[in-house]
Amino acid sequence: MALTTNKAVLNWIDEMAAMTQPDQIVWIDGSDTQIEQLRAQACATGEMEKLNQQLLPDCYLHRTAVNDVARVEDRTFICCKKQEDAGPTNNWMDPEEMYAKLKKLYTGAMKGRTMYVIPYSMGVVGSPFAKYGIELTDSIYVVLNMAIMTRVGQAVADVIGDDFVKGLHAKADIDPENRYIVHFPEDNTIMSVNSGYGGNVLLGKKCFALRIASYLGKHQGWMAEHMLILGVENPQGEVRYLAAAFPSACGKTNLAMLIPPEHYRKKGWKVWCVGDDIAWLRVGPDGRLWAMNPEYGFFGVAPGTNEKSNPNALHSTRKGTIFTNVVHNLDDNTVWWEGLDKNPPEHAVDWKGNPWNGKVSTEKGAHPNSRFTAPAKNCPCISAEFENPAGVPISALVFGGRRAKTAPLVYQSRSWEHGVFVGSIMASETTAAATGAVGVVRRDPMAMLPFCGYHMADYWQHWLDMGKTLGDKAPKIFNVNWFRTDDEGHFIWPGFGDNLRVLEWILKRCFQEADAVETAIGYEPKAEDIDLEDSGVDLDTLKDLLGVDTALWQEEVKGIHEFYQKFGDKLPGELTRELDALEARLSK
Ligand code: OXD
Ligand code: MN
Repeated sequence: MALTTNKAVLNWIDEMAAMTQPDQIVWIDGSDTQIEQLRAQACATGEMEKLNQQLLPDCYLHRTAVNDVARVEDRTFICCKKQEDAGPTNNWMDPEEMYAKLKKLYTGAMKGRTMYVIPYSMGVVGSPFAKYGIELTDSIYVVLNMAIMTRVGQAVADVIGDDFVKGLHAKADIDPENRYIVHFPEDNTIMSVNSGYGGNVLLGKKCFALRIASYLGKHQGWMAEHMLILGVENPQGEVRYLAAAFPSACGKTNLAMLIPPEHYRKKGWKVWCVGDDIAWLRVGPDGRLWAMNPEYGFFGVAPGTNEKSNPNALHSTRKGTIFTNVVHNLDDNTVWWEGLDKNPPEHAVDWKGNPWNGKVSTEKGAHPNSRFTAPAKNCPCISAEFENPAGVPISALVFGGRRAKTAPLVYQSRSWEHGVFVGSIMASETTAAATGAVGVVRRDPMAMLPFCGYHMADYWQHWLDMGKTLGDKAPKIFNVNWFRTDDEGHFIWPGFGDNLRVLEWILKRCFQEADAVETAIGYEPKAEDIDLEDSGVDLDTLKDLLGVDTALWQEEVKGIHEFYQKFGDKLPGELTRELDALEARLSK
């Protein structure tokens, strides 16, 4: 039975059902009874496997098709009326043409299947900052993941209005040649077909909370960012918040759940996770920037997560979690992945569903992009403000990337405009983990390259406009790089919990409690102002980490000129001026 009488919702569902032709339609009310029934059904068909309920209560395992293991950026489209509104960094197709193409793929795609109707909320249901969506899907796996990642069910159906985001997902044949992840920002619509992998099908996450929401934010005066949100509590008990953006493979989840080094713990420092991936940012009644995490769970990469690297993430996965494409340990019916511990199971099934012996196999057992979908409330360091509808006030915005030599450990931008420039030139060097050449600089402005739902240069303009609104209440903007290497290629900075040493300086800067020295690229800490006690890093090494190599930066400037050319006339003048000013400072 429908959970709402909202005509806009019901008419749209009728239309989608007429096209996809499911055998039946089931509304997701979010009740434990219904979730339990769906889990049982998924286990009966082999779509999921129930794990050891003593060790991993309410945890399940799922394997995707082997050709369907990651987000597909080359098949992700922004379909707005004018191509110039999508910009040079997005795939675009005329909406009429795309709707027609998709119609063919969706017609009859749910024959013999059930269409689940998931009313979901991004943000606390009923809060003025929440936004609602409906996802229609023929996958129980999607329903169960959405019920972890977002708030779902009757409470959402009760408040949903006509401006809901429409999401249609059909697994169809999981045909990679006909896989499409399509956004129609002008219609509040997302359509995903021929995939069953998380990032392509959990439509509340990247599709809504970043691509559609960034477009809404531009038009409504707020921001949707690919940022973690972290609270840092000092020994005085004061919690200060920052939001931080990193491209993938830069330790974002680890930073979001950081454990302070012992020296800091003893003094009373604590760190609280508000969000690990996405931040919605608005100007609050006090004129400051406030952030909330629109999600309800973590969709984290499993490999490398362990008791040392990220105990909080690991503990988050010990109940109510869905594991995707990890190793199934048959001895105790649990899960394993590379980097969990040094004890891979001998009697196991790999992510492809084949028998696997971790003691002898030369192949990886878990897919490198295998995932856990875990309720955020499981996280031992989840912030008390996680459910606060107003969110948290942000003192610092932090950008970062993986740079072997160029970027110093930390620097502060000279102004908001300069900070937007710093975000726009964000980059990471490719590692051996990715295919292709090692050390190639990949620009990923604000870590939004695959997630910005409109023209990237208009997005930068929006950042500049937000700065004008915020005025002197704007957060300070910083850049960090945990990945400087020595001449042998070893990381110099210990990273992980020790990153708090840098965050301490960042937050002190926001409250006029720390000094800085001016360099050509921005403000840096005085080396003595970073607490190195028990870090294993000495002052000279820290000075090296803070070094700015003029010749490298002059090369960098050339790369930025080249990158900026892509954006043509739309590139905000402020950014060109910042680039010119940097060039001038470097040649002094
Ligand atoms: C993610 C991503 O999965 O950024 O969070 O790719
Ligand atoms: Mn992400």
